[in-house]
Amino acid sequence: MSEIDSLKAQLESLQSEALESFALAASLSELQQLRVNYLGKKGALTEVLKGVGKLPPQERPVIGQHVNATKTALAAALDGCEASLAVKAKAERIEAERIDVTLPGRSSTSGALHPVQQGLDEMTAIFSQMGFAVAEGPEIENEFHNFDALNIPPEHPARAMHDTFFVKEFAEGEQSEPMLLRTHTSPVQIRAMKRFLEEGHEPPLAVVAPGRVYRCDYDVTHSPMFHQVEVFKVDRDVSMAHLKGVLKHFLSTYFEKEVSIRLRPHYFPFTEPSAEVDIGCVFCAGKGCRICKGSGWIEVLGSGMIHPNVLRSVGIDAEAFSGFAFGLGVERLVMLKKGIPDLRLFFENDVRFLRRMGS
Ligand code: 2NL
Repeated sequence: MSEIDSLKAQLESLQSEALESFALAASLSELQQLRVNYLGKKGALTEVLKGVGKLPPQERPVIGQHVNATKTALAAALDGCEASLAVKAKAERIEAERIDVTLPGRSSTSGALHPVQQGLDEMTAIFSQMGFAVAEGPEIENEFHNFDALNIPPEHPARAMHDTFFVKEFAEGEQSEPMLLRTHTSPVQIRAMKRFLEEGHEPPLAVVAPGRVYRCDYDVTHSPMFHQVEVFKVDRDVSMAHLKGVLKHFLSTYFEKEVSIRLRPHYFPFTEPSAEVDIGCVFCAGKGCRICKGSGWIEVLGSGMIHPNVLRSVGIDAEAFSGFAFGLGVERLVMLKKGIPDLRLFFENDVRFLRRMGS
């Protein structure tokens, strides 16, 4: 066989071997490696080209054409295989990432504040908007802040063991005094007044104190732990007219409708005069129903003008200043607004109730 025929035969077998390996390549990287092996600088085709140098010069162009034709054929085959592998890879990826858009979505659940906390927040916000400063204080108190400063005498029934939760005495060195779970938020008010004066201020002072309180009381309408919001304002010439104005605005805002209010004389040790406050029944509009027991009025809170003894106990000049104060039970007001029939629902933590109440 002549040198030229042998080279032609070499090229032919190289081409058929190459095309077969291209067709068998399973990935783009494999194909890339084959491209280097056949067409690269040190590739098989370059090897054949080296043999061309040994031919007589007049025969070189002929075999050169064959080499070029093989090169073109291999390059075209590589491009074609590359393209079809790319299409295949894409189809596989699409298949792997296929999602069923008709499946029902995964619903997300979100929690909600407890209805009592919602009520506390709403009430506090209303007073805050009226300019009252928000104050908090300790739930474990001494007798001075919870009773004495509020003009509650030592023999008052509230101070008995069976009405108040007394806790282990607080002892510091030789000193020791009885401690208790606060029975109302009034001690927060006492502390707020004291701090205000200690800081060298003079009234006016207006405060709202929301929080937990505790009483030894447990039946259908009483829980040993409940919540109060207490409000006071001290200034020169504060009168019951101011009290009535604040109450009417607060109650109308909270119940989201214009409510009528009524003050009935009452007695509290810490206010004089004192009054219980009723609103026109929000259920029957005063006609008389089961909720208002036919009277057309519902009692919502207790109020009055701060007793001069209370002002004096914190060092406020009771001749120069006066103040109103009131306190309300949060659970009771939330029950009235939301139509909740039983106090115990707040504390059973039945998720069906909590879900229904969650805003
Ligand atoms: C009720 C009655 C009331 C007050 C709370 C108060 C606070 C200070 C001075 C005077 Cl620092 N009074 N608070 C006054 C009247 C009534 O609460 O039945 N609450 C549920």
